[in-house]
Amino acid sequence: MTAQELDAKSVTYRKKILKYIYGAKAGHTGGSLSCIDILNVLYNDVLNVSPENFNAPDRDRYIQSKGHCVEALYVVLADKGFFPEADLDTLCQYKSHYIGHPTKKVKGVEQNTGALGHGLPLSVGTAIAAKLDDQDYRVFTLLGDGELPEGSNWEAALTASHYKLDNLCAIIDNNDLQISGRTADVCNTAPIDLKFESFGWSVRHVDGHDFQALKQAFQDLPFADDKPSLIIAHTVKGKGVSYMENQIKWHHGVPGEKDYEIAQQELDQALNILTT
Ligand SMILES: Cc1ncc(C[n+]2csc(CCOP(=O)(O)OP(=O)(O)O)c2C)c(N)n1
Repeated sequence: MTAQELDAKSVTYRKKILKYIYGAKAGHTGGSLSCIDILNVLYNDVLNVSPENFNAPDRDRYIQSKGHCVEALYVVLADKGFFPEADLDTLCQYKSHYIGHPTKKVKGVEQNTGALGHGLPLSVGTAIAAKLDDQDYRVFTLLGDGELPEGSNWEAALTASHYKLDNLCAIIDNNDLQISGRTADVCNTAPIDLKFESFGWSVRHVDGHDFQALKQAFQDLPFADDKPSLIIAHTVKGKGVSYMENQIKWHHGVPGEKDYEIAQQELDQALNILTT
């Protein structure tokens, strides 16, 4: 897909994220909007995964470590045909499988996540399994910058370089905010690049809303022989809706009727510009 096609698709994804969060009256709005461009490029340009090959041993794996932003994953999986989009009308309802964090009960979801700090360890294990099984699939995992204080990430980072996991790519959705404030104020993890490099990773920075730059970064994997790769994607929490951008209250804020209308209008205007 071209960068321009991806751009338009992301606006549609953003509209759907808001639609289902608004309908459910629950969800992680800001972080879903910050990471959706990354998921868009992964699923539409990078990953060898589809409903047809989802049980094939050689499919690529995507594990969403920042599981609270499952709404972004749901709209992409629905778009790729893993399940009917109408299923998302049940988001967060009693007995629905479409709950507020990823679960393997939903087709297309690789791992149960949501307790932060699990996606990278799971991905390391999966990447080791690929090597042991002589498979050439790749493993991608998405973390939040506010997730990095979980100690399990650093054990996993160490293990990944020890086993020379050049089939592993971690992406950090670096929106600088977490649940209760700025990441730098809650628990400062900077400088992320130097820390991962010192753990034996090869690191690249990218604008997480620049489709061409994201495409290029994924094309360039692995960034170094025999090393796991880290993409630090610089993003904006709440991206695409003016009043949500960079505002901590939209971490899991749900728009009311008026705000919802404004958000959809803004996104419609953006889509109009991109498609005419
Ligand atoms: C182990 C664990 N501790 C705490 C939480 C509660 N929690 C949910 S989201 C979040 C902040 C995560 O920040 P970040 O990963 O930067 O998320 P983003 O800003 O990308 O949405 C926290 C602490 C959790 N889900 N898991």
